[in-house]
Amino acid sequence: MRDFEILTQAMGELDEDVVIETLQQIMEEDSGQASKAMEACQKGMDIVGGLFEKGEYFIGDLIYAGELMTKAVDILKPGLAGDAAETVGKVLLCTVEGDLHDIGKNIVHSILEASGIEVVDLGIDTPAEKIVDAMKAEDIHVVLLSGVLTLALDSMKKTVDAITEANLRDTTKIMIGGAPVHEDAMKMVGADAWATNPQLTTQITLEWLKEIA
Ligand code: B12
Repeated sequence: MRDFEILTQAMGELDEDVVIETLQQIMEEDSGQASKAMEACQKGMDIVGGLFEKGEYFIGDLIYAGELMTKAVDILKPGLAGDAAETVGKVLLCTVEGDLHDIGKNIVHSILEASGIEVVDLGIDTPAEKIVDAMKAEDIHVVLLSGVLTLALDSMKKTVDAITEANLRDTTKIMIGGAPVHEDAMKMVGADAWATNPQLTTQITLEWLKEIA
């Protein structure tokens, strides 16, 4: 079996020893494979989610999966990060109201920062009003909303509506990301872009910051 398939399977089985060993081996051999390894880990998380839905895994397993994914990201980080020398602009990032998942958001945060982007991170379960207030206080024109629960899409829409009501929509670019996000969700929410991997997120964000500058 190839390393990435082993990783996905071990992540799904929550086999920490195999996950860590395989990741360390991949990074020693070629750190350029880090983003592929992360995708493999993410697929493993989908297996965990599926088993949780079937009732074969319980909440404790989700918690353990979250911890394991965090350890995985720590190992992969040197291979995921960019090598920016100067700051190119500022964005707001958060997990939207009602959603407490932050592993994906934190990955996006690290990679944006490593690409020279200043990140104002409001954390998890962030109400729309708090986002609007921070945009005004920090003079922010790029907003990145994360969420993995289906209900997060409603909170994202509520957030975009609040930004529109505050008369900030015309001068703000909004991207949404996380497991339930896709083209139709982006249209429903009223965002400008969507992504489920940090590299594309960074690429779009850098383009937007250049336009604004
Ligand atoms: C770990 C986990 C947890 C942990 C989270 C720990 C933490 N600190 O985040 C804990 C145990 C807390 C948890 C709790 C719950 N969870 Co949970 N959880 C998961 C699990 C297994 C993995 C999530 C994860 O970290 N994935 C890995 C990361 C790296 O992927 P990601 O978030 O998608 O992020 C990537 C991209 O999407 C993108 N990205 C992320 N953010 C952004 C933002 C922007 C702007 C962009 C552009 C890109 C981007 O980049 C990231 C890196 O590539 C998922 C299953 C799954 N398939 O995802 C279920 C899952 C999300 N959970 C689920 C559920 C039901 C729950 C609970 C309701 C369980 C319960 N009964 O209490 C609670 C909800 C709590 C709440 N209100 O939020 C369901 C959601 C179902 C749904 N459709 O709504 C899932 C899908 C499992 C399932 N199949 O049933 N969970």
